[in-house]
Amino acid sequence: QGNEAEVAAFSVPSYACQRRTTLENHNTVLTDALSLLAENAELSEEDGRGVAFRRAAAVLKALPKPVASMTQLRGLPCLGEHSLRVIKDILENGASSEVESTKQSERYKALKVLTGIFGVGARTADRWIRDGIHNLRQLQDSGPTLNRAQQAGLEHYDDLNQPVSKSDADAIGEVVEKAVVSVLPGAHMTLIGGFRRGKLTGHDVDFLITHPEEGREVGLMPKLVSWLESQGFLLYQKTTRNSYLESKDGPARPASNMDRFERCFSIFKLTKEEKRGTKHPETLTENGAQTPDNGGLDLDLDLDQTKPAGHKPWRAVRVDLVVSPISQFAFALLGWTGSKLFERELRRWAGHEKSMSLSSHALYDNRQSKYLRATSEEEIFAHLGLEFVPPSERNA
Ligand code: DCP
Ligand code: MG
Repeated sequence: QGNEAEVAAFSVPSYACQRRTTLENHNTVLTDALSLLAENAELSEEDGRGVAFRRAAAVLKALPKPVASMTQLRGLPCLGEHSLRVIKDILENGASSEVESTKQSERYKALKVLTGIFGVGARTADRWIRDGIHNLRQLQDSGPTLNRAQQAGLEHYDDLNQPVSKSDADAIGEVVEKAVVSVLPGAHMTLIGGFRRGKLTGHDVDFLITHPEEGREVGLMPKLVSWLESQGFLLYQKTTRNSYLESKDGPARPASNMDRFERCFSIFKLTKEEKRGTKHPETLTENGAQTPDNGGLDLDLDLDQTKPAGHKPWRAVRVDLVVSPISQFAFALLGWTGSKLFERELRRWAGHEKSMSLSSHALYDNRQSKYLRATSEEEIFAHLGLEFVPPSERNA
């Protein structure tokens, strides 16, 4: 009867936001393969295909056991012909020929290395590749014009392609917290993104900042950035004003709220002292769990000419800061906790199943023609008719 249990079909709801997806994944070989194809599609600006592979991978992440045979997948949502072919190939042959050939392809390798530069997206990378630039050396040699973000990205390439540990995130959190309360007493800060979902490493650290009194957060971001800059913590920063009015993912809100939602993309200088100062002492977790595959290209270029690589007493870390008015805090918290697919699925659920528009600012009910207020994530899930899913189970 053990055999019967093994071939029993799996069953999961069709939207990722209806499922509980922890970090415990019983099908990493399959989900890594599908994620690679998703990434390749995204890098080729084929977003539709990218989402299809992401959804397929997310369904497999939600399964309680490893997939042993194709028959178990019958009836599962989001598994298209293409994804099923990849899964079958791996179950039968141990690997997918398409995934293997993608990994080996010069185009994929070049796209990975070039988009590994902060500030370089798929479109820029594609243009460079068409100009014969496939790696960092060729980029330096042919010297296309780089914007300020890309220059900083290139300068800190190695650091920014190292996974960030939870203890690094905590150390940075202490500095940002100190900055926040000294520029605006009473303001508070929350760790968002992957670390809020319980991930042990990330590609960056994300923080959401608000003040319990509506309106007091106005002007906070420039002060915060000045404080951090004056203390020498920022290697790069670019602050963007709220773009909510222009955003397409939700109806416009009153113009009076217009510039209250700001974001700062930065490169943070994390020093040894800050690491030591943390309440959570540095544990030896730097076993490269997430070290990106740079396609075997030479990354030992001495791009950071100040010190020999690996011997400087600090590292560069991507940090994103978001400021939200308290009235939008729950929406911002939900919208910035991720995962990206979980967010996308929440919005799809809202639109397709509830005729509502969800953004990181608000929830609009098209049937009642009104905004639905919420002061907690729990209330937003309730408005959407969904069971509450805690952050640690949003790892779709
Ligand atoms: N997000 C968003 N809109 C953006 C960027 C991000 O809604 N333009 C949300 C979804 C993400 C979260 O914010 O889950 C954080 O973005 P990250 O890219 O930092 O993703 P994670 O923190 O989930 O992963 P990582 O560990 O790679 O940083
Ligand atoms: Mg993040």
